Amino acid sequence: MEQNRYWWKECVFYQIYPRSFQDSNGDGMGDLRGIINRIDYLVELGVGAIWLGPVCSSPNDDMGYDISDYQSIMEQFGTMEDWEELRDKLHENGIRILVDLVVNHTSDEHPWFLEARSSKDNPKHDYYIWRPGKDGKEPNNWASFFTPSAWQYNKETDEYYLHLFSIKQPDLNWHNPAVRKEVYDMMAWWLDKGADGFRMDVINLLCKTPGLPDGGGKTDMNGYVFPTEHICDIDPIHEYLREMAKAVYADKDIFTVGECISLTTEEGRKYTARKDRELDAVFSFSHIDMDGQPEGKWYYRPWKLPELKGRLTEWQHGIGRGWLGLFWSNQDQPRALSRFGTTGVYRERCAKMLAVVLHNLRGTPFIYQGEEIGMVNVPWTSTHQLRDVESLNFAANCRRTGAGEEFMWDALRRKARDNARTPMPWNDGPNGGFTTGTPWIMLNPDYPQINVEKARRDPDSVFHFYRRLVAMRKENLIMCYGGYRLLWPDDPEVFAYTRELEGEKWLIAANFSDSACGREWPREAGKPQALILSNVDSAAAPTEDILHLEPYEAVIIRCQ
Ligand code: TEU
Repeated sequence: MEQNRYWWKECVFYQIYPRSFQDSNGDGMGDLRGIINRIDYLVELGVGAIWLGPVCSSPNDDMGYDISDYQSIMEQFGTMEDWEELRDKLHENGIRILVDLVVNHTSDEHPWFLEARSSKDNPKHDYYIWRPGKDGKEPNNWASFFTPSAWQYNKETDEYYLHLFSIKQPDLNWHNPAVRKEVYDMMAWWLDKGADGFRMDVINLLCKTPGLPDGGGKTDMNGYVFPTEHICDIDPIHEYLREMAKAVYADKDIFTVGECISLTTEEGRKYTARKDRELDAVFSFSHIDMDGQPEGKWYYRPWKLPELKGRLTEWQHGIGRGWLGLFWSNQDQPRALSRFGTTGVYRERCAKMLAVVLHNLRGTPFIYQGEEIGMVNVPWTSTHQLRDVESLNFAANCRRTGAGEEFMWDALRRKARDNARTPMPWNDGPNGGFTTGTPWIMLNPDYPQINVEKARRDPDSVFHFYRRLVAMRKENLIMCYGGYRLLWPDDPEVFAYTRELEGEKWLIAANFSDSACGREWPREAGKPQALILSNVDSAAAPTEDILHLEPYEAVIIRCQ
């Protein structure tokens, strides 16, 4: 049996995007009181913890990922007392709470930056990353995630500051010990408040290549180069994370999971598998990056199932003694069904299939709000419907560079982060029961058909299937600690793998196609003993000759 048993390996997390979960005061935006009013939903789903998206004070240029005060609550979300009440009520119900830690950058309205930009002599100036222009241009050729250049000119000091994200998100200078101490003190403050850990935003970007040299990759539509090789996993990142752990949580039973861009398995093991604690888990984006070109996510790259299986399997083995946060979607990604499955007649069955595949991998599953009722992407028709700075800047870039409306709309409908940010549809009433006001972003027009109330009423819904899966994890440690082995790596339709723990063996098999299929029973799985779960009611007991799978059917079979 695994020696290292932890609560965060044995429970399922639920990610809440607070501005779109539940509004309680009719201002059209979700808030903390709204979440408090929906704790019964989380209890019914059976999750053991939530990742709460950023709720600290922010001007909302990047929907809260631009923080202007790390120790106060954004007014639209409520008060610190609301946060404390949410914490208490979650804890009373056996649910833990992760804080979203965003410390690669602050808002440009953070007091630190207001001081820093005022003068080169200001003590806070070195909290950020400044460089003089070069021949009247930016200091180097770096593109940002959201804007053409990663540099913004600052008139007061006649120099540029670095922002890997929006202009209003200046990068912190992590080489400054004063910055690191400010962050560690703030983290300790949140733990003292009862937070059970942190989801760490772009945590592997904290350090950049000394000298900030030009990127060597492909030039993008704006003439800049995304500097992956100069911002991902650059030392002394591991030294700083060991310092952070030692200063804040080394001896605490809390959980830290790092969002790591363009991560390799080697780096993933360094972050999560070494003696000196850094992070407890990482989110790898290998399966997410699969459908984008080197030029970036907006350039769609078709994929086949063997590649998806290969990428997930690379991490199942590659993380070694480390740990993974498992996910199909989050606030930055399109809806899982639209990306990895189907939204047609088999939508609900496919949602259950994707859940079986993810929840039986080795790692901690994260359910992104709405995934558990089978939500899908939005058929956007106007850029006025969009709210995300990344989407809006992309649309502006397309129109400025003449990239073409067809390309732009195909890309937005596939990949806009707004797809994941439409309000939770609680019922088929006005605004889906999300708000009595005007929602900050439109609901998905399909909310009369896809909503929580309908799902709760239907015993065969995606929601109740998720509840069964989440409950299974509490009863079956093989789902948490079992060894993983991929079967049939080249099979174009079926994703099959085994999990094994102390003599118990499960076969998980999923048909990613809209046609029924049969496969010779895999000897590697041993002999079928019993069907534990299927997303198809008519599923027959497994026999040792043919494994039959209906379209989008997923099964869990106990074997011996
Ligand atoms: O995302 C980092 C990140 O790389 C994302 O921007 C993602 O790659 C891209 O949006 C894909 O479309 C984190 C947060 O999850 C995101 O919401 C923030 O916008 C970003 O950092 C800046 O804090």
